[in-house]
Amino acid sequence: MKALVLVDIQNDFIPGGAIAVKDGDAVVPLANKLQEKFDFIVATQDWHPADHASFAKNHKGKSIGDVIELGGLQQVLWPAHCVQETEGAKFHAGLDCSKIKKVFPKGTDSQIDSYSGFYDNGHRKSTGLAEFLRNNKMSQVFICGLATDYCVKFTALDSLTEGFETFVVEDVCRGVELKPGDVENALKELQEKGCSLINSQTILNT
Ligand code: VGL
Ligand code: ZN
Repeated sequence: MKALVLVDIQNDFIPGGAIAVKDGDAVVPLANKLQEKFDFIVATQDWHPADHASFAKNHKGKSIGDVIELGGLQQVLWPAHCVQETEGAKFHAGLDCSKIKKVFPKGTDSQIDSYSGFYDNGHRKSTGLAEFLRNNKMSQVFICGLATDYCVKFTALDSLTEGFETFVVEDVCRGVELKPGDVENALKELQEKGCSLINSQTILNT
């Protein structure tokens, strides 16, 4: 059985938001359309406390884009974003949330980031997403949302290692591209690791 995972379709990743993903709002109507083809839909939600260690402003003398060491892991520093209970953390107002069975918050521990919807970046804690999918007999996982080169990428990588047949719906994703080529490299790495890239039209036509 197939599940659709909507990754971080939140105001802060949409133009005008804290980490504005170029053309990020373009995924909203496509994600809504795609949902018509799925009976099992979940969403991830970046959900940080205000003192989160991934925010540049929480490190004296550091700037956005700097890389620090955090709990033994490399951590990119971001603008403050998706702070719990703020407007920026809300799902885009145009996103149809009526069929979402469960929302998986991530990045809730101030001392570790979580790009994947399955685990934090150190693979220390599970969000429960893998168990939820397995308990509901899901074997295929289709992933779309924001951002291709961060949360979509790491969600797809964990989906593969959790043993799900994994598809990234390429046209229903947009990337941050801190460096030019990040999106292309992310998609290439995913394919090399066994992830399929698929177009929404292919799904809508079947
Ligand atoms: C994301 C950077 C920081 C994402 C989340 O959703 O791709 N990127 N937090
Ligand atoms: Zn974040």
